[in-house]
Amino acid sequence: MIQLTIIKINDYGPWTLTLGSDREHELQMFQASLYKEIQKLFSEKNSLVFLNRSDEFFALTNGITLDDHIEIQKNLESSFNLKLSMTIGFAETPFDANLKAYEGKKSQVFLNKEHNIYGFLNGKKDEKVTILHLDVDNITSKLKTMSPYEISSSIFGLYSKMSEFFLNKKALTFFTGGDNFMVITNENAKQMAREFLDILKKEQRITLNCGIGTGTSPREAAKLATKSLDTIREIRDSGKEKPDIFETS
Ligand SMILES: Nc1nc2c(ncn2[C@@H]2O[C@H](COP(=O)(O)OP(=O)(O)OP(=O)(O)O)[C@@H](O)[C@H]2O)c(=O)[nH]1
Ligand SMILES: [Mg+2]
Repeated sequence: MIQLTIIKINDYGPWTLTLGSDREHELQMFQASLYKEIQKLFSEKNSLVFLNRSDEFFALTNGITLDDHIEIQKNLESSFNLKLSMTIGFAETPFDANLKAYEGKKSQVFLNKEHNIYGFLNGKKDEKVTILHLDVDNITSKLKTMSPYEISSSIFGLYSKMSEFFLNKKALTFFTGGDNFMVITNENAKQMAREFLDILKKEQRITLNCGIGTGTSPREAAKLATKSLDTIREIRDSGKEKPDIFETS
């Protein structure tokens, strides 16, 4: 079971207009500081937050209670002038958890009205979550023949392909910076990763490595996924034939 919380800024669009036209730098600074605070508050509770469009955030909140959400909301309300809403959903797959969260807000199902928290909360603790950490093998070598902008463009092409592939499996992909991606999933992680890496190989595009981690908290799952990825690098760098997928749980 996956629990997700979507955090959104209330009435952000109209507020941005109040800043006038010379606003882009202000918005970038505001979004970055908001993201920093949200990541800090959720990660302190062993959750992990992913950026979605810079003004909306997806927190993986397995094991995070309503009281935890209220505490985080109070904290954010005291730090920022703009109000945020949170909507929580849980389901067998990450995509369905996202749908449930979406439905909770749309149908105004309040979990806590005072602090703008909507949705449905999974009461169960210690449910497992799996994260895939995907990273391009040796992107540094590409810098010899491609300029920084061309590399970014190819990374975004890869992101688009990845997001579409995993969405068909009801798993959610997030770009985490550099040549890194994380996919939240629940089951058949290794099989999904195999299928995706094989498709990429056939198209002779970039080679990816994929670390898989399963844990009872989002941070633990991410830690183990990254550990798996680093294990692939260690095997490669020791001169042995490297696996392109490695799993730790
Ligand atoms: N989000 C995130 N970014 C990372 C991480 N590790 C590295 N990066 C970013 O990825 C970029 C590329 O680093 P690497 O992937 O280590 O470089 P590489 O040449 O592809 O080397 P290998 O991945 O070991 O084949 C770095 O400049 C960072 O921006 C990570 O764990 N998470
Ligand atoms: Mg890399």
